[in-house]
Amino acid sequence: MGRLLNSINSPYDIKGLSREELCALAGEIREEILKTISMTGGHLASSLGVVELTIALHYIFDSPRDKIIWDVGHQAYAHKLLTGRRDVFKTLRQSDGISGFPNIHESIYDAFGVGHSSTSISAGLGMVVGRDLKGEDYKVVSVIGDGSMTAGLAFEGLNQTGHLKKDLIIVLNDNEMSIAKNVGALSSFLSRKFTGRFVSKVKRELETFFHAIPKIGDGIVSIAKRAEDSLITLFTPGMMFEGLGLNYIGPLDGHNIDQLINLFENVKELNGPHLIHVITKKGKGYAPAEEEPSRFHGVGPFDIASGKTVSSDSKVPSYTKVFGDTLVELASKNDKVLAITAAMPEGTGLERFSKEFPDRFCDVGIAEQHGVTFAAGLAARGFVPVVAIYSTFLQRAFDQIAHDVCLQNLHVVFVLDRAGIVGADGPTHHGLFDLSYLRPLPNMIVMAPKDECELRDMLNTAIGLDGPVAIRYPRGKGVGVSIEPEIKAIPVGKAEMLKDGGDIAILAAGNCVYPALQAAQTLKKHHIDAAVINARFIKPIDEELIFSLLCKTNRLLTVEENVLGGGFGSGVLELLERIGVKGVSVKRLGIPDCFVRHGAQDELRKEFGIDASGIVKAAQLLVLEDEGEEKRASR
Ligand SMILES: Cc1ncc(C[n+]2csc(CCOP(=O)(O)OP(=O)(O)O)c2C)c(N)n1
Repeated sequence: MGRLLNSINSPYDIKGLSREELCALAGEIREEILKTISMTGGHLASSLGVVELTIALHYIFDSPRDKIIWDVGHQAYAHKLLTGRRDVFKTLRQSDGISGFPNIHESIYDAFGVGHSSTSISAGLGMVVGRDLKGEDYKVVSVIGDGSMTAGLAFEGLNQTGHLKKDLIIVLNDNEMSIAKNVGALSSFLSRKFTGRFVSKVKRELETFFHAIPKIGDGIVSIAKRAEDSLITLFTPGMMFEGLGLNYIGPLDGHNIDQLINLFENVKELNGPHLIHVITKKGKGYAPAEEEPSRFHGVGPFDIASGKTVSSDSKVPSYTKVFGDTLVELASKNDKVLAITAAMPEGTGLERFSKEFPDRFCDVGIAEQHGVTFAAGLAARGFVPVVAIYSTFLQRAFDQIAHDVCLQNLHVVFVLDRAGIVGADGPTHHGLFDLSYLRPLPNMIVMAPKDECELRDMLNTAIGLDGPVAIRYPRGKGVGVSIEPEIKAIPVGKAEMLKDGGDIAILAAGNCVYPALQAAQTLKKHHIDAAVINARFIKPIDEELIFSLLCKTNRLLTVEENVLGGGFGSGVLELLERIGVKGVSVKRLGIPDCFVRHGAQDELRKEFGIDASGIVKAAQLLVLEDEGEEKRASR
């Protein structure tokens, strides 16, 4: 670790450094981030891009008294290093280590917890209003990226900020990138080409125009020249922000510590809402990340010298890849199929689709709510939109799914990647609620494949149906089954009996099916004959099959990688209640009423008892308890 960084125990320690030392500190921080992320994996490029900005903010503002709020929080590694977490930085994203995102439970310097995008302006404004109501005196700074600025939530925050006119400092960190290249009209509006060449041209034309006005024209030009900033503001992104009632300052070089410090020093003394537009380079200082910022946005362990990621030798494709390839296959036979992503073409596996069917591919930006209603509009005109959004981010669009899609029974296919435990990204990113938020919605059909081959059949089924359909699958590699070339359709609401057995029936959803099969083998050794059912449909649940199971056993064990509240097991309980069956012992395995920490997927599955050994234990207990009951009853 560098000499300067080694002496920083809190942001207070950087305040005595000279400007040269601050620049040297930036280099040391970059080195430390690079070294650590090359081993742990993480959000490298975004964090490298804001090192100078972070130093300047902590140099001028007095955190934790002043509140610095990061948006998404994936860029906060330099912030972590400067705020007392230098020595534990190597534990980033590891079990029992520090979180990859700001977390109010982790540090007093993390003013607001985050992981999903576009929250910083609203949260910052809430703090500002709270501060003023309590008569307190501190500054609030919300840092937001140009990608995150594309979400409706950010604009809702801006709208109220401009209206209230309170002291909030918003720093717009513009690197022209979301995870992929930023998209949309806002992004072009912010672009440097526009602010540079375009502004000069407009200025020249205006000057000529004003000079041509007899008597007053020259005067206007000289006033305008004196107010050069205002004139620039009129034709730069400032135009939009000023129109919303914020004072716009920028664009500024976000890697020039001197410039940033001087500006923050001044703005700190000003009242009212300010938006400071800084231009940064994603991946700054590490050539491979500067060249491929998308690949280094979120990256696994890699070799620093070559930039090559350390990959496993496994040839098993990820669910994401199987989805992407299958969608291309199905879309080539059905020209009504469109694909929609909310700023994650690579993460959702839609890159190939975007190249093969550019006219039928839509990246809506970080705008999950808009994406869903946009899909509803397409469906209303006879298209089959496939909306691919991670389980956790689709939470944003609950009302759009309910009100715009389900209520009108429109044929929108939702594809939820990263459903279940995702691992190192932790509680903000685990997709543990989707079964519960989708299942109660009338008209919605919900499926979960047991493996990558079944995912293909489910996608085919979903595209061939009518009305809203959702498919959810986990993060990572498939099970490794061979992929059948023929894609089948699955009858709606039909589960799959994989193993018969009379002592207990294990009803498993999605990726819990193979662990359930494994558990059944172990249970056999313990003389427990378990039936294993691949639920396939979380909704509608296969009533017929459950009836037939209840003729053989009165013990049901449900397993799902979702919270227990409102999930698949709840659906089974509701079914039993509805049909009035009594005397059935049901045990549900899943995630209890808690947020799950970050850690390795398998480790967390074990912790929550939803792996094979957890299923064995639960099945044994259910059988034992039940036999005990029977004995007690016969006494
Ligand atoms: C609601 C939501 N949707 C999607 C994501 C996934 N995501 C994480 S960072 C990111 C891009 C953010 O771009 P920007 O704000 O410009 O930050 P940069 O990484 O470029 O610094 C996206 C899409 C998210 N975190 N939250």
